[in-house]
Amino acid sequence: MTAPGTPEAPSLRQAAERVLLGNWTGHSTVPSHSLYPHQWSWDSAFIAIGLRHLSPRRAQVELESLFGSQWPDGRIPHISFSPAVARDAYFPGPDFWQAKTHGSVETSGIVQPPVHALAVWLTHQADARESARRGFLARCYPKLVAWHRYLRTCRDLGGRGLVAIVHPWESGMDNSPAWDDALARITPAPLDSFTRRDTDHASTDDRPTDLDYGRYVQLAATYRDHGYDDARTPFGFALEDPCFNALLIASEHALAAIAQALGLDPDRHLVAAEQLTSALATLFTEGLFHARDLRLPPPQAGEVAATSAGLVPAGSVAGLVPLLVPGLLQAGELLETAAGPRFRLGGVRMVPSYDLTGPAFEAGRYWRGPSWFNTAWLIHRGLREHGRTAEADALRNDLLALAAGTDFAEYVDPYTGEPRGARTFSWTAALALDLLS
Ligand code: 2M8
Repeated sequence: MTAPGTPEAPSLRQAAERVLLGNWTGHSTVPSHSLYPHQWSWDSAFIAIGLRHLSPRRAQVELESLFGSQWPDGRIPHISFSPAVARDAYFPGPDFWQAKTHGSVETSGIVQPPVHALAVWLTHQADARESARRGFLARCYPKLVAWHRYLRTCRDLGGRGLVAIVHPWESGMDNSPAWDDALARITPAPLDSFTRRDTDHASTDDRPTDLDYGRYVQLAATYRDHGYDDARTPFGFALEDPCFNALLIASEHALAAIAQALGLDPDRHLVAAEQLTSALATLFTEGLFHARDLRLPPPQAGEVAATSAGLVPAGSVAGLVPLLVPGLLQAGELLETAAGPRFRLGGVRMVPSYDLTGPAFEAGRYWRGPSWFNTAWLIHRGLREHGRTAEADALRNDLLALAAGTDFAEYVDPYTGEPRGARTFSWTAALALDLLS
């Protein structure tokens, strides 16, 4: 169902700008002052993509302040902690992660999907002359190269040329049903060994369960206790996620454009994009990309194809995100799946985070069904990439109507559009602003 009309653009634009101004902290933007009071990695990339329309300069500062937390090994941590916020305002906070960049910025030790090169390129394009004068691309390029190198070397845990995530938080889709089987093998940390802070601000029904949190804590503590060393850590959880890898491909294409703008040879990035794209094809089965579980016990005789290839049967929106890969061979089949009963693109309020027909579907619980604005924006971009203008326009209108009608909710019920999680959520405002511009 397409929303009956696009909300009046000028007032929605102003409302989105107000959210971004309100969540700005002086050098970066918090996703939400209450629920997420620090700087998050992929949030900042999405935020910059919207912020560039309000202030290209501020969008550059947003990204460069995130890159200020980059580790010597090239990783961009998923959280950069603000010293101005109480140490226990968010769990797990800096005292849990015990990680510092260059001895000053406190960070987490895991990563999030690599949208950054794409964000840098789009931010540059918002005001290319001024960006060039400020040397924005020249400063960002080596950092992005180091970031991608980290992912493609230290995180190629399966040896197939794909990046593996080692924690559900690294996917950005924390409690997706795609992680359920892999997580079930992890012994959770005792519930009395930590105190959640998220449920102080959001309904427990909309958030991951305590059991999920026990496992998240256990996995993060193991990595921390091995010095965040990818060669030494005995990862109990390691999966090749299609969303994460598709975003890396899109970002390699962006890096090629950045290299070209800097007068450098773009070829190495185009080759990387090509290699990743053919490796990504190994995650495609039955009309959708699926995560590969690298810790799956060897298959038993007679198991279904998806399982025997190590692919997780659960279908999530992560499997649709590869649509934004230029020239994707599987685009036609993927578009059919998107429009079919499992995701009902154009038939529900906005594309859901998990298969509507799947056994684990929950309309209100975080990444187990609700519709999210960042994934809708990515799929919108994919639809445009593959010339599906009518569907792209409809999704754009749905996104704008929902952002306007929910005070920029973090996520919504895919059937009713009812808002869930935080309100005045930054990437919702930023991506609405982008689609209005
Ligand atoms: C959510 O994840 C954090 C942990 O990183 C949390 O639940 O506390 C996810 O939705 C993630 O994608 C997002 O980046 C983060 C901040 O908005 O919140």
